[in-house]
Amino acid sequence: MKMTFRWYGSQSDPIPLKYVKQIPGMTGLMGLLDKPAGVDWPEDEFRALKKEVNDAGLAIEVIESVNVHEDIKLGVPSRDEYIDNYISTLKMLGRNGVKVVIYNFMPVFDWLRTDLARVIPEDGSNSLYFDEKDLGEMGPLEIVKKTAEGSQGFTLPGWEPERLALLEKTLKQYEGVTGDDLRKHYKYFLDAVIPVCEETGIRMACHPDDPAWPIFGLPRIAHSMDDFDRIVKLHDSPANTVCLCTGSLGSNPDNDVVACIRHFGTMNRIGAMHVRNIKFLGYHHFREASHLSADGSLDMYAIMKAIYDTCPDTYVRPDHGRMIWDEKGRPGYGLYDRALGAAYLNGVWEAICRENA
Ligand SMILES: [Mn+2]
Repeated sequence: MKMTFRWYGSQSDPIPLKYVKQIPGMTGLMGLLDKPAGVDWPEDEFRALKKEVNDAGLAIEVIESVNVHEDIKLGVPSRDEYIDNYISTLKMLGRNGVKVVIYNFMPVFDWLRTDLARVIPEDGSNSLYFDEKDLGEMGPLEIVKKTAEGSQGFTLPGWEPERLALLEKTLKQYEGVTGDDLRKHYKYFLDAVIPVCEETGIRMACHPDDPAWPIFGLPRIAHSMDDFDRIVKLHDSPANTVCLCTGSLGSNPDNDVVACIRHFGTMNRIGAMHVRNIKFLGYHHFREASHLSADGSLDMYAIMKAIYDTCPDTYVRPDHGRMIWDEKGRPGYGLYDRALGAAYLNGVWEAICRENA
């Protein structure tokens, strides 16, 4: 298990790499170049990032994310140009030592929450929160506006301004697109990029829909074990893998997260893990919790044990954290609670390794 930390780059992330390195057991980043979807990433910029990260004593072998352009998901003719750019980016990343590229195939919306800073009454911290009831009469445009207002001035991943500007148009384009259509477009994309991954030694890792059910009537095809069984078979290759996010899949109590890890781990189809805990509050209603099992609804020991048993060499990162100790930062991506999460997961891991030595 290689413990890593999501980082947005020194222009956009207030957390210095030195602080990341000071978290015990931290080996590297899940990092990115801040580019709009569809752009071919310039090699000089990536090499500069890699040097900065390596100089801080950290690796950058996982990219999160290289976003997939909406035209690829919609399957319109302009997709080929964007796929060419994606392939060029993959080749460049492979040349520079990258092993895993995380992405998602969710239409329009990346993750969705109804409150980015819900105060947890027990201790005064706050965390990301979702209650389907709060969506009420709100349409997609209103919820996006509300999310942007709650983002403390940060650009949230998946909610980039250039993407939001096109929201209305994009939503219209998806009218009549079914799950089967989306899977067909997905296969077209995978058939183009996976052979390149096989040559360059990169594994593509698909992140689940978050939350793990359909929203706003949009087709969503990546939120259950069955969905991912279909995805890994769309183009059957060890390079076509899952970024198994326990909090995203786990937002739906119908998903057995531990069984999912064991299933795809045994198949050698887990490219990376996001490990976090959530607390169920009701139907389609949850908040994010600290990583400690007792604070939420997921069994973090069973999760780490499933990783140990089936994919012990994978990349892991603490996923979202709460905001604690009055930290100001990007919702879900503060330093303190993610550092606590990494330390806790490392402790669980050490105990499992000792018990099974
Ligand atoms: Mn995740």
